[in-house]
Amino acid sequence: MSKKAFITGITGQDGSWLAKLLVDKGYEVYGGVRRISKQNLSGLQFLGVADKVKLMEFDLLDYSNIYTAVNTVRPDEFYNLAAQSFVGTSFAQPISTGMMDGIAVASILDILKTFSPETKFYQASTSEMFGKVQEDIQDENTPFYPRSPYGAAKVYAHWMTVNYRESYNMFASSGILFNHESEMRGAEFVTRKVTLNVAKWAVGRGEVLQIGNLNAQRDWGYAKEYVDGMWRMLQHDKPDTFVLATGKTTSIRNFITSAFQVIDIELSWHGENEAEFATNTKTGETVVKVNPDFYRPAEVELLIGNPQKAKDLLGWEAKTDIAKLTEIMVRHDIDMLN
Ligand code: NAP
Ligand code: F7E
Repeated sequence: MSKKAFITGITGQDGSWLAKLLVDKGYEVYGGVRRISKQNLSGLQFLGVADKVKLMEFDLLDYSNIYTAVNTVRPDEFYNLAAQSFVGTSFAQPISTGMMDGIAVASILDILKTFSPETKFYQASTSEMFGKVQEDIQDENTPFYPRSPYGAAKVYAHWMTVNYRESYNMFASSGILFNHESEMRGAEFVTRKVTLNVAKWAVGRGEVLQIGNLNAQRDWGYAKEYVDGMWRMLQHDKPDTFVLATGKTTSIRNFITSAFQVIDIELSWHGENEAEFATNTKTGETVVKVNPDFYRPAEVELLIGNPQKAKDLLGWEAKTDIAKLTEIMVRHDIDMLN
């Protein structure tokens, strides 16, 4: 009999990739979808699995939805990927972010404990928990110092996952995933914002890219590979906490430079801080400009993860480097405009 998986956040970037991975592995895949004014299954459609998954009405904030999902599906594996996942928005909506990204996880864990304790649980934890980093390279033992309501809510959810694992002997694992991107990344996240803008320049519809903190550095990998890491965590012989990362970091400025190089535009950077901008070296035209509206009240300046534990215990490793990932995203976005 095939295994059953329930994915919250199945319409998101990771949810779509994970649904594809599990469908390909022969799982019966169920997904929670909340009611929004215009349903968006584009990620699942792009990967060809929209009609291969069973969608159920599901809002993280509705305890009865979690209860129904667990009791009707009785999944072997429950992946909690749903969240208010945009750090910027968490400053504007700290309470609802806390409810969705923190408290709702306690509801899921408690319902699983009571009604389906044999279900394996995956919690989507994040490198944002490290925030103002306490160690140069972050691993499973690095202390947390979240810098946003998002990071703080995720720390609570992470510790509740560990707590239910230790208190009730549940198979509850937490994946501390560093930034991972793909063709399905939301348009407001910086990588996709940049690649969508570069694509417009490629088709002759360029407009100045307005950007925030150029100095922040991120450890970026390919989402397609990270969902395989999630799955491996639930196949491991015991529940645990794992970091998934590439071990390399890149600044926003360098990411933008590389993205424009994909379409043969060389950038020259000028000025500093709020007055910084970049021109097309050949034409002198301004292509990128800092706009402080995109600064955050508190910033996570530098993230670099150490994925050694996942490599040793799960056989997981990031394969796609940032140059390749940038090219995949830019080419995809150009194809969308053609
Ligand atoms: P995403 O693309 O923003 O997807 C989030 C998903 O959650 C969407 O399907 C969204 O549904 C759903 N959702 C939001 N609020 C909900 C609610 N109240 N009830 C039910 N569903 C709700 O995020 P992602 O990049 O795939 O990330 C997946 C998970 O990993 C998130 O928990 C995120 O915080 C975490 N994470 C992401 C990264 C990363 O770099 N991508 C790194 C570490 C951790 P709608 O379509 O209705 O909005
Ligand atoms: O920002 C800077 C921004 O919004 C990255 C989520 O998946 O990864 C993601 O969170 C950096 C930050 O991602 C703009 O200030 C500059 O330093 O793409 P982002 P994030 O905040 O790292 C973690 C691991 C998650 O868990 C989250 O769910 O880029 N930045 N200029 C900008 N960021 C945005 N969005 N837009 C700008 O114009």
